[in-house]
Amino acid sequence: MQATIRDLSQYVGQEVRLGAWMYNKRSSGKIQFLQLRDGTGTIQGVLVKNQVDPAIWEEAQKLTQESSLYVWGTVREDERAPSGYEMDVTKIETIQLAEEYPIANKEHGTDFLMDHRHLWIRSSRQNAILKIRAEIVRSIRGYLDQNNFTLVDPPILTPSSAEGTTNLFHTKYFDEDAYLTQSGQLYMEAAAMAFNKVYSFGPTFRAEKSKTRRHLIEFWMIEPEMAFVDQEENMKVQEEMVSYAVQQVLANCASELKLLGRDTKALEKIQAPFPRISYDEAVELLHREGFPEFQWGEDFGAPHETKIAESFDKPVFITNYPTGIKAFYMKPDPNRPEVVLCSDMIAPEGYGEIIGGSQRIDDPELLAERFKEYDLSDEAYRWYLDLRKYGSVPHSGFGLGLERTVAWICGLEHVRETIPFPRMLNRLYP
Ligand code: NSS
Repeated sequence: MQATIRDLSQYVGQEVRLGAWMYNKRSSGKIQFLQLRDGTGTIQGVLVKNQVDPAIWEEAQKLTQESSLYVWGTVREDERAPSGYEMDVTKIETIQLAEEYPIANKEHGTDFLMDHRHLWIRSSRQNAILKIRAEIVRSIRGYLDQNNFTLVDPPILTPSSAEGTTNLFHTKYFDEDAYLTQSGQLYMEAAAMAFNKVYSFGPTFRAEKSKTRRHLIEFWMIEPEMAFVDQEENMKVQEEMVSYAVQQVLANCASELKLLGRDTKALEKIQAPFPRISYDEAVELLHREGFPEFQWGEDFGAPHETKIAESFDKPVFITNYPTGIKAFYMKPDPNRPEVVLCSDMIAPEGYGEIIGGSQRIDDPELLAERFKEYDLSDEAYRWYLDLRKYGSVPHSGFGLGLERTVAWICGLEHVRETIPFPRMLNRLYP
């Protein structure tokens, strides 16, 4: 019977075959303990010298770290084992004896580990992080699918920018200029007019020369867009979706969170509704709490966000930012046009902004004005302006940065561990 370590509990007392890699080995001379992993979990295989065929004993002795093998044995419950099970090995078939493995059980520097990312992802910690990433994706998709959002995939190669021109990746598209997408939003607005509630989930690219623990050059974004929905309703969807994802991770990734040493009490508190403070109130808070020189109209940096988030044990929405520091498409507050109907969701514990969202301008004249102010070419955006000519409606949406969300939920210092192969300022390899 071919089994995986994850479901060994179904095979107690039975002989099974596992395909596995050896990640560690101990021997007392009479007993060998093989630490095996198969990507679904880990288990200890036990060989007793005078109970197995001498050829098998010898084969096991030769196994090096990360050698691949088939191993046969009987599954036994064992309370002391971390997984609760052990395997009494009866037979081994080496698939490949691995060369000396570069990642040993000792401290390695970050650059070394990043250079060996293709191997590093086999380690239990990296494995746990990427499994939680997968669970976050699964739960967010689940939430949106259950709530009647249609998945629509925007293009990656685009003729123009969605979030400003300073950090665009340029490429040639035959004879034309093209850019890698920074956000699918503008296309998702078109999709919302066709399908009502939509979402996209894909890679986005920003040629940002920032070398911070929150910035990647290539990151994944979930971008819902909703027709006939205002900014208030937009925030409700965001807080529900994020609460659902956190609670799903708590329910389905307990062992991974434990391995990472994540404080799950902090995550249990993540239940909608989330607090909201206006940009104005946030500025007052900063003036009181260590940033007296902060000027109305400036954008918040990481230290400001961390200070604001400290007052809350849930994510907090900062709403109604000054028009001048936000994107061209955001709808001004009708009662106060110097601010826009928008919000950033700031994660607790200093993890910073995970969502940016807003109500979009639906008035064709105002949008045309904005195009002039921002020096955007009518030609490249003609199709976007069409959306305001043919049945324009109030609509809103948001973008959740997956990697920052993973960093927060896993409790990680840096986003580089939240994506299998990070693209950063100085890293395109492996
Ligand atoms: O620039 S955003 O704030 N907003 C947008 O792109 C909108 N067009 C989304 C929308 O309304 N459909 O980016 C959204 C989120 C932000 O809150 C971060 O969590 C994440 O995307 N983000 C990043 N993550 C990692 N690295 C970088 N460089 C990065 N930039 C944004």
